[in-house]
Amino acid sequence: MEKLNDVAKEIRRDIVKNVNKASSAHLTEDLNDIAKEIRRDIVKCVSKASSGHPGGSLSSVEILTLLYFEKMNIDPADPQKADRDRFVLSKGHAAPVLYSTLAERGFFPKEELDHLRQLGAMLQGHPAMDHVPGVDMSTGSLGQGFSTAVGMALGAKIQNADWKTYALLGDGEIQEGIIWEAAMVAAHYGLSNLTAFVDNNNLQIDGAVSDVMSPYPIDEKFAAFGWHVINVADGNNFDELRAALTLAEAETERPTVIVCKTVKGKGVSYMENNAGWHGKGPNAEELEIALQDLA
Ligand SMILES: Cc1ncc(C[n+]2csc(CCOP(=O)(O)OP(=O)(O)O)c2C)c(N)n1
Ligand SMILES: [Mg+2]
Repeated sequence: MEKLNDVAKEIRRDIVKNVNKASSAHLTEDLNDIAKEIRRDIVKCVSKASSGHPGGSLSSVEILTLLYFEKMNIDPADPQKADRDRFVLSKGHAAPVLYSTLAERGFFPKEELDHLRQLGAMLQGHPAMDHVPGVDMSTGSLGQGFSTAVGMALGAKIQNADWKTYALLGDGEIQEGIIWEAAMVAAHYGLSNLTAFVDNNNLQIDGAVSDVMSPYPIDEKFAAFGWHVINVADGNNFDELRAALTLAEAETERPTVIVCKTVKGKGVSYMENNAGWHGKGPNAEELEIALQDLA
């Protein structure tokens, strides 16, 4: 009997070892491969839905991939765990990148992506925290998500909690006045547990941000509001993003903003730097080209 117990213990140890090995292998898998898979899922699901926002989803793939596959303390098996790091997709129209990343990370089955934007489906056009495992805040009304991220970080600070809050903002989105109220609050309370990314793809719904309502210079504006500012010359490059996050982690007094130069529609030839692909799904023919580009 004792021998059987020993054997059982050894088997249990092997199971745990193998599970750990499998998950760490998954996490160290080349992030570029994961990003490519996420891009493929984005174009597939917006094509199937015949609507949605591919441009600003594709520009921010590396930011979400790095956060969800390397940086954030999260557990897909326990999406609500109290000490998890939070992520707020303030530019909520880029829901396809969040959904594809969460699915790839194991928060829900990838098949859900096939029902994007369908009546009654889990994945609606903008993220809903009550319906989608892994979504920390419902967003879509530009500007509001950021203010909730500031509130989360303030709450963590008041509770002396270790978890961090990340937010992703669009460069068109920061034309909203509420952004700057929230930025002022975050600096006032010294929220060094908050890191915001600005997806500076230079385009918004109907053209270049500089033509519609210039937010430039983005870095100097945040600096004037009391933020620690880091400029990333290529926000679609993991090494540059990782280096920026390391600097953000070392900051102990101020909130950090990482202003990332990105390419709207990144990875799909005909979508790159094209405002026309802000908010529409590719047809079957266009999808085929997109998937060839992302092969
Ligand atoms: C308050 C508000 N006004 C208007 C919209 C419609 N809208 C959705 S996306 C968008 C453009 C956003 O541009 P940007 O932040 O640059 O997004 P990205 O380029 O990253 O897709 C607009 C005006 C909205 N969602 N919320
Ligand atoms: Mg933009």
